[in-house]
Amino acid sequence: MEKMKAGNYFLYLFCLIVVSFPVIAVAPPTCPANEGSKCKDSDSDEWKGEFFPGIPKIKYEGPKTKNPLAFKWYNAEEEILGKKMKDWMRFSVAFWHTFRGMGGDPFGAPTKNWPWEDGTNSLAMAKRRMRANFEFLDKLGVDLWCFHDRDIAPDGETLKETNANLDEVVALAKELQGTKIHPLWGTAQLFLHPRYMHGGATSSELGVYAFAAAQVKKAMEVTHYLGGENYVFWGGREGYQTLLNTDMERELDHMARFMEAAVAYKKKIGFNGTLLIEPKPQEPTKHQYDWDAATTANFLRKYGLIGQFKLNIECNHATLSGHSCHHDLETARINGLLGNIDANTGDPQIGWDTDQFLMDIGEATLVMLSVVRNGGLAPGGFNFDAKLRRESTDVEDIFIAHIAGMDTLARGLRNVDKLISDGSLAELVRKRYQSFDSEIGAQIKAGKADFEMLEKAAMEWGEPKVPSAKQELAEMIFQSVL
Ligand code: XLS
Ligand code: NI
Ligand code: NI
Repeated sequence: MEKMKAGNYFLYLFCLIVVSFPVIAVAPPTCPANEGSKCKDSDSDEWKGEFFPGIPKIKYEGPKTKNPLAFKWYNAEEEILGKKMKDWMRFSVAFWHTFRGMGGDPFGAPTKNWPWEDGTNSLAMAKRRMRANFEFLDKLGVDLWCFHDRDIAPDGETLKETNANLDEVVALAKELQGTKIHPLWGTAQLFLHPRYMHGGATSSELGVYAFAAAQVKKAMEVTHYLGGENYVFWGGREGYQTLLNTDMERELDHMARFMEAAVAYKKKIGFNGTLLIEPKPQEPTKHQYDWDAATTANFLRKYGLIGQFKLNIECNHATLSGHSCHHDLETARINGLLGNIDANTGDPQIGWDTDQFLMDIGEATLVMLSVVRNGGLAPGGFNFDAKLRRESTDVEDIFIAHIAGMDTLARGLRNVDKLISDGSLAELVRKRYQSFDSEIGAQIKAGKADFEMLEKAAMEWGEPKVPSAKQELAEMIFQSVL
């Protein structure tokens, strides 16, 4: 039992705190999946009154306001760089962090005590949470949300029963969505359950491969039914701790076949959304096929899947792979693969997927630079794959965190606008490469400059003069718009 508890705490390491088995004596109201009978069970999803009483609809009040429940930089209808802010951003709330994240970490018990939670993982509780989700979206003024199958509905005894639970919650979600709201993306949760310990599509066990396929099939169906714009694959367990007992080539092949089946099924059900792969290195497994944008792009290319998938770049995953978020966004963009952003950030000292709300204005400006260069993200957007810190325990903190996250990216967009109209950074870059604005430069671009031609030029020109890159000047200009 002690061992089991430690294992469960360890689960909190990962950015997902979903339907799990945290059996913690001192815990606030969370209750283990599949052990609902041991907990107080609500028999109704009815909730008297509002979930967030006293919290108004969040409005734009401008940078001078001291009101924490107002936007300072995000003004949805305002046009910047030829598009409304809301169309650049396409913000989305992640159901798992916001409504299933209870604040536990590898050493500490959950800390959140949301008044609507009754300590169960019952179907009634799932529906009540769904109502809370839609009140939250409405008050925040966000039209998009993201979910895993298992965080919105509890497991049943059998797959059939699990699917029926999902259908019941999804029917309610559909009703609550109305005409304005829909998922930015949906996904299947293929990592928490012990059956997925060797992966889903890369599991060495055929039964698990089939189970994963059944789960993805169903998750694609409900995403489609809810009007979702994208479907995400995140392969947290699709990696290897050691290659000694692993047939890597075979597993990659299985993964590719699985993805092909997903593409075929997407077509079969008429789902026109984009399929996305979300790169992440390690955590929990190392040697991942989707380590970063470049590795994932290569996977797609090798297996002929390149036109069928795009990437969902998560900033905290990019930094875990040793890149900046901007670097992985640019890698994805240049390869025509930038589909969506999981907007979060890590902690520079902690070094794991802490999934904090992105609050760094400089980082947000670089993120928005890539988004602007990409012409926006639609049908993708910014999913707040981010959670409150363990120490933030007031209901209003859920709002404050999202408002601050939205404002930071909005400020990033405003900064990009300033950077573009100022023009000096673009001028610096233009000048840096100006030696290529020549006849031979044009021939290089056209693929016509052979080595003999270049050798002749090198002989003629003599030792090249190499100018300064003006590194600090670039940083100075960048900072002037923050
Ligand atoms: C975990 C991932 C996860 C995906 C969806 O690290 O970020 O939250 O976004 O499964
Ligand atoms: Ni993550
Ligand atoms: Ni993510």
